[in-house]
Amino acid sequence: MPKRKLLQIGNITSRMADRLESEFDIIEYFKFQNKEKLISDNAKEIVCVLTDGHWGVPDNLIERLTGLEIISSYGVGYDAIDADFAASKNIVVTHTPEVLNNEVADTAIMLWLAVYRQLIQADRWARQGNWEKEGSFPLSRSVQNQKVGILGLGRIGETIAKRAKAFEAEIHYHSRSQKDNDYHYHISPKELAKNVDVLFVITPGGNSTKHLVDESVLKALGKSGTLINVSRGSVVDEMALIKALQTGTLGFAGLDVFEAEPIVPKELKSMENVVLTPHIGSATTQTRQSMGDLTCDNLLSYFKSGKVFTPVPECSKLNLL
Ligand code: NAP
Ligand code: 8YV
Repeated sequence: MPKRKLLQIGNITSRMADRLESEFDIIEYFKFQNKEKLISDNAKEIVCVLTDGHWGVPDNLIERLTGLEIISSYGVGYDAIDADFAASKNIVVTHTPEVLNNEVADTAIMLWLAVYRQLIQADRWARQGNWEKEGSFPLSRSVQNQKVGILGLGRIGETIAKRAKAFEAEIHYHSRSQKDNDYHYHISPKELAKNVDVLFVITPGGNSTKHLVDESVLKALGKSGTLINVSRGSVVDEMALIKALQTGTLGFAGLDVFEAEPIVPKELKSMENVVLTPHIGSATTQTRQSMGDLTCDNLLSYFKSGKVFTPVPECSKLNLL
């Protein structure tokens, strides 16, 4: 029997390729100049798409791939996939929740420490010989006993909160719903920002959270406030953020995600009060291995038994085993 056709969008690890090659005929989307022809020639035969949180599934592919049964995404955030539309066509969408909670929370805490303790400047001071020439590095700020805000107290947000508590933080949050815990709940992102020293943004991306952190939220966070964004670039109004940092309305930022990735605005690149990382929230060998395993498990299991391990909520109504 010929192997099933899998459309691969984005990169996969060699471990993932090794697991999938025996079961699937892998078609690498980005290697094809003429994508139109590729899709029209294989519309009925491509039964699965493997993608990631960055690339998702380009606009009309879900509609055009008439044989498509499952989209397995390597990442938890699936704002680049129209999951409602996929579900309406009986196409299952899976993602990789939980296995990356610790890594992304570590990245958020790393950015917080780097901003407060001026890690980048201190490293430069040591490397460039300022220590010998000018003496000690200037004093920085302590992360202990801070009021810490979490915008989006979900799987990763909770994990950030647990880590922040190790720094004697008082935890505040805003989510769509209030949780049964002893953290301080606020009714809006602005109210949350007003009441904290550092604000961690960790909601999903997409239309419902676009610019949830706007000019008014940044102003409420204030001139000694710090914004850490590890969610999606779209959640923060980047123009407003740049302006707030330039004018001193907002004090500091640590950013792993940007509105037009991989483009990082030049204004941010030149700011000393900002630490930047290139969307590395989950990017360790170990965590990417767990994410890759789950991405493959979902696909392989679907074709073996009809069961998937981690469907997105939009697909919960589908007739899955
Ligand atoms: P999750 O468990 O679904 O948590 C999302 C949280 O955001 C929930 O608390 C939810 O509220 C809240 N939320 C959703 N829409 C909101 C809105 N409009 N206003 C306020 N709060 C809202 O998701 P997760 O697993 O923690 O992942 C969160 C996101 O992190 C992903 O979707 C992805 O975009 C991002 N991420 C980034 C990286 C990276 O490399 N930087 C890596 C992994 C994930 P309720 O609790 O009330 O539902
Ligand atoms: C990945 C992410 O970098 O899981 C997510 O939502 O943003 C990251 O873990 C992304 O899936 C691209 O591979």
